[in-house]
Order: sequence, then structure tokens, then C-alpha cells
Amino acid sequence: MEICYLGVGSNLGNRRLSIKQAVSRINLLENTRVLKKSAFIQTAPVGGPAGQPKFLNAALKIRTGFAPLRLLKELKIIEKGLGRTKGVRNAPRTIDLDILLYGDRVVRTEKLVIPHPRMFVRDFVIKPLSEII
Ligand code: PH2
Ligand code: MG
Ligand code: MG
Repeated sequence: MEICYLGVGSNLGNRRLSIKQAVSRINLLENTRVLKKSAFIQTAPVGGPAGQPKFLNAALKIRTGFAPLRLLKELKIIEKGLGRTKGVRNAPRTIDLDILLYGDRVVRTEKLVIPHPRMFVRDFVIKPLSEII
């Protein structure tokens, strides 16, 4: 079991509902529990196409028995189940679930880099994360 921190974002559809559903689905994963949720904060979009809607962002503390790449796979399935489609980079999305930290592990693969490489320069990540860490 490892303690992990996730960044959550939504700027399409019912943002609050999508984040709540994501939390429920993470809780349904085998050997995985959401231990803490930050407040949901509204944030201006950083990057991506001009004129896209504002985000709701949050951070989660979870405990999981999944290895990092398997956890990533499970989170992608949840994203897809909540209507996430592939668009251009940083396109509006119903839900985005990013692994920020996984214990004290450093992971560098093509699919996954932990700690999340941009987390320290993103207020919309650091603000909710610092609330729960
Ligand atoms: N996620 C991005 C790019 N830009 N901006 C905000 N405010 N919130 C996000 O979650 C976000 C973003 C890439 O995943
Ligand atoms: Mg992201
Ligand atoms: Mg992502």
C-alpha cells in the first residue's frame, strides 16, 4: 500500500458532479481508498485553446495497492467512463485525473512521470494539494 496524491480537474459539463463521481469510482477500485479531499476551487484555464471554460480543481489523498502504471490505467478508465474524449493538448475535459505523488517514488517512463513534472508551477495544483498534504 502506498499513499498517493492526485490532481483533479474539470471544465466541461457538470464539473462538481464529475469530480464527485470520480471520487466515488476511485473508492470502488480494488485496494484503494480516498483518504482526504481538498475543497473544490474555480481556476482560470492555463494553456490550451483560447476561450475555454473555467476549471474546478481539487486534490485527493488516496491509499492504493496498485503500482503506479496500473493506477494510471485505472484512472484512465474512470476518465473515459466519465466522458473524457481525446482532443488536442489541454482541450476542455469532463475530468482529468493526474498522479502527482506516489509515496516517495520517482517514476520516469514514457507514459508516466512522478512527481508530476508541472505540479510545482501550477497554482491550481499546489493550492488544493497544500490543503491536504
Ligand atoms: N489542466 C491542464 C491545463 N490547464 N488549467 C487549470 N486551471 N486547471 C487544470 O486542471 C488544467 C489547466 C492540463 O491537464
Ligand atoms: Mg492535467
Ligand atoms: Mg491528465
